[in-house]
Amino acid sequence: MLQSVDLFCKVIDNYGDIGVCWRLARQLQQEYGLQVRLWVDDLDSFLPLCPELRTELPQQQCRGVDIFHWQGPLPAVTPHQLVIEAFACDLPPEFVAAMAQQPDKPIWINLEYLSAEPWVEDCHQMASLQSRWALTKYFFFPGVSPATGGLLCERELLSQRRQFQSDPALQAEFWRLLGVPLPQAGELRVSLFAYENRAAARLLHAMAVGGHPVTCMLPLSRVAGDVFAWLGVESAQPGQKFERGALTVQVLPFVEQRVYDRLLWACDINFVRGEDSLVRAQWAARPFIWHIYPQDEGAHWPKLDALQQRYCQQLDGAAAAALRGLWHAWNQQGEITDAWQQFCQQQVVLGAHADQWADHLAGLGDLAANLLHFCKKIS
Ligand code: TRH
Repeated sequence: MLQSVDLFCKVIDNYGDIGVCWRLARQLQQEYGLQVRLWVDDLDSFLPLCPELRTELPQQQCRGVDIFHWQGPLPAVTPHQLVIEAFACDLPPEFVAAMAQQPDKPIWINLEYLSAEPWVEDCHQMASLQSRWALTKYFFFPGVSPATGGLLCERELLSQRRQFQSDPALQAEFWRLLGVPLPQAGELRVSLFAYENRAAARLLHAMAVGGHPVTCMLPLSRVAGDVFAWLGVESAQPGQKFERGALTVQVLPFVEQRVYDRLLWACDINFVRGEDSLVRAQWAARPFIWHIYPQDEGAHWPKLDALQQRYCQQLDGAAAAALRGLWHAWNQQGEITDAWQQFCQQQVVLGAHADQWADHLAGLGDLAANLLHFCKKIS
């Protein structure tokens, strides 16, 4: 029986992949009782997600997970039974050599990036013989269709989300703890998490001159510079609030993942980015706009369109067009003012759809369960 896991994560560009790995590590430990060793190359980037982390320590335990600073030659450890290399981060050769020397060879998984592209279904669970080591590495793909590994989702997440969204007292308590006023009747509340984005100024302008009040929750992230420039301020601190026409911008700190999840549940519309916040926005069952991580030569576009197409399969034409228009405009293709208005007009339809989509995803099983099931099958 599987009892222990090594999970290797390289941080790319801010939080990058640690957002996903930190959730997976905690879930494997808390829900399956596995001993988890999480190797991370950049503890400073990890710190906002795990504020109790002591970045000067080479190894420590946080929330039941053994965290190792992955730098230089690794300490001599015996590899655990399951070794996950997150996002093809390349295991250190000395560690692979140690894996090859084990009498019971560890299972070696490359956990890949989330993509809704069709080729993923062919490559999911594919085996690749590493002849130099006489070991086999398996590719495991998260995804939104049955032939993939599904998405990370903790056991209680959906029941907690439903309870939160159906209980005004829980929502009021949440806003109170964040130090933010309760939504007024008729107000649209959005959360905004994104990379630097040239479309931000026009989006904020459209919100400011629109027909109904909008409050934009802005946790400090890379898009904040664009928002501050539009507001005409050099910088702002969490807790500060700015009013421009119908728009209020409420600056928030970078909150812990658990709190961020609730922010997504509590807002009417969420702007998210990258991978992990994108996944959490889907579980929030609210309309969302994805700022995809931009890649050279537009390599990110097929990935964006693949998810948009799958997401819109069961959606009526006008709502699908509104979603596509705003996703494209937010990723610098098209005019955002009109796209924002169209999206808002479809909010009710998009909201109902977001709920059905979350149910569809839940039907795929969650990534951790699917991964462990696969390990059992091949061992
Ligand atoms: O950090 P990201 O941009 O991650 C991306 C993706 O992984 C992408 O595929 C990769 O190529 C690129 O990095 C280099 O966005 P993501 O994945 O949403 O991670 C952000 C994490 O921060 C996520 O776990 C949610 C969390 N978060 C908080 O915990 N608190 C907050 O206040 C906010 C705004 C986010």
